[in-house]
Amino acid sequence: QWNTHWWSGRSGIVHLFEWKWADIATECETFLAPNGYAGVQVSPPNENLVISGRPWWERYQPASYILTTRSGNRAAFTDMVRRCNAVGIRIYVDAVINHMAAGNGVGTGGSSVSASSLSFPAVPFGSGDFNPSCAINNYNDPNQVRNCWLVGLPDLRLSTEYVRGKIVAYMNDLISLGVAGFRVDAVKHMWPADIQNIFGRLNNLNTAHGFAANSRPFITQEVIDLGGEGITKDEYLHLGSVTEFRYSAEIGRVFRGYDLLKYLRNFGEGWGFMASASALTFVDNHDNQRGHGAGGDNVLTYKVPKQYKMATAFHLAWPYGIPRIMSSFEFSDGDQGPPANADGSLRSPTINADGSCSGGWACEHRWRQIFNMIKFRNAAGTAAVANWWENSGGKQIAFSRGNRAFIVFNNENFDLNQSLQTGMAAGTYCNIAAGSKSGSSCTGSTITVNASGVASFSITAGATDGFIAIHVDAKL
Ligand code: LAG
Ligand code: CA
Repeated sequence: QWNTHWWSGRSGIVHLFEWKWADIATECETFLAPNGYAGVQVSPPNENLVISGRPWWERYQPASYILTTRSGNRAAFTDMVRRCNAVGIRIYVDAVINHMAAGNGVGTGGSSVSASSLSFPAVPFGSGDFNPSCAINNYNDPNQVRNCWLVGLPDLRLSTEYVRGKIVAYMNDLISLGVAGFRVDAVKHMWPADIQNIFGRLNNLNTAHGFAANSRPFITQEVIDLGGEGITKDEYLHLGSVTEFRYSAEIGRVFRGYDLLKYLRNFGEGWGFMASASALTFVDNHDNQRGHGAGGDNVLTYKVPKQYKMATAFHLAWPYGIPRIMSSFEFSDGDQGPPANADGSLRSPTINADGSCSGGWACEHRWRQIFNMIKFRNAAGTAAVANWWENSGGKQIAFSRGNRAFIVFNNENFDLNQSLQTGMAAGTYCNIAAGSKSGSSCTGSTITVNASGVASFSITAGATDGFIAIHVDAKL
């Protein structure tokens, strides 16, 4: 349950937060596959409680396992998965299985919801399917964290066969439609034995969607562990991959300038993070980019573009973890929902002539510096880090991935002007931070590597992009 089922030569999972299924299908075909991405994490596809003001977090309040949300219905979901798989983009579902909705009303599919009487007739779940109501306020008490009600959400009694069976049926329904796996929500709030039972009963992936026989669903478990709590990520590592929240917290701290880049030389296990093959890594996620969840004040987001691009460039250049790229809608308030019309329906992103988005969508995955770094990672493949260089101040670094790719960063408040051994073959390369290869030229600047593998690099302190990157697939 660690295999992502990526196509070879692809990498990176984009979280298309709150996108509509029809738009994701088009994005797979027209942008993600052509640019080397490997997968998409989608918002929860199951019916949620409609909450007034339509905050984004209503999707974390399940009404039923019917596939009807503001992102689209079952037919649209099915079409998206088929079309994305056809071009080698895997779909991972955000599975909210710890709890049901906290309010009363109606779901996005029209089902009735009553948290006050613990009645979810479209599943159906009734009062016997929930743990007794209590609050979580002591994160040193595993019983409370796992059996009480997270932010007041009715906590499912996952120890019972009935509840487990409903969740297994929901997840297997999605597997039958061709999804490649799951991002499982609120895993710290569920007992390892309960989710082990559920994961163990998931079907193999659907071979009609191109998965090899006997493929197990990819699982990434959302466990927020920044240390100092009664529950650790280690309790879940035998069940699948786990979100490495320390990666997000630390990379933000480094690129905000509070630490030296030279310490990134052993970023990963050397910093006490989990083993690379288990780690789902991210600069920010949908919670910590807006002060929900955890990660701290140093988390970088689209709102701090230069540092965000640099941190993401390092994230994608460095061979640690399974990288996930956040793709956001713009927000000024932490509860604000995605761009929507007056009738509540979601708006599609507007794609501008230069490939960027507007209409309230940030589309970080379409920023040149970011999608070109996906290509860098794909070009680097499994090549090891080599040719490490750092300045004496410690905020300028460079390294290669074997002889396939090379990158330089300047996070000092003074210019970088440096000749460096790149490890690369002689020739002229596009600086993929500044532009892309187009035919036999670059839309931005170039870097010339001489016969000894040396090239000279200049990155001013005030440069819009604080890095320069070259790789074999962008050689002229
Ligand atoms: C998660 N991971 O463990 C999600 O990543 C996170 O986005 C979810 O919280 C959480 N677990 C539950 O699935 C989000 C918001 C919360 C929101 C919750 C339920 O961060 O703010 O709570 O979804 O919609 C909201 C209100 C609370 C209220 C609660 C119940 O903000 O004040 O107590 O609803 O009414
Ligand atoms: Ca629980």
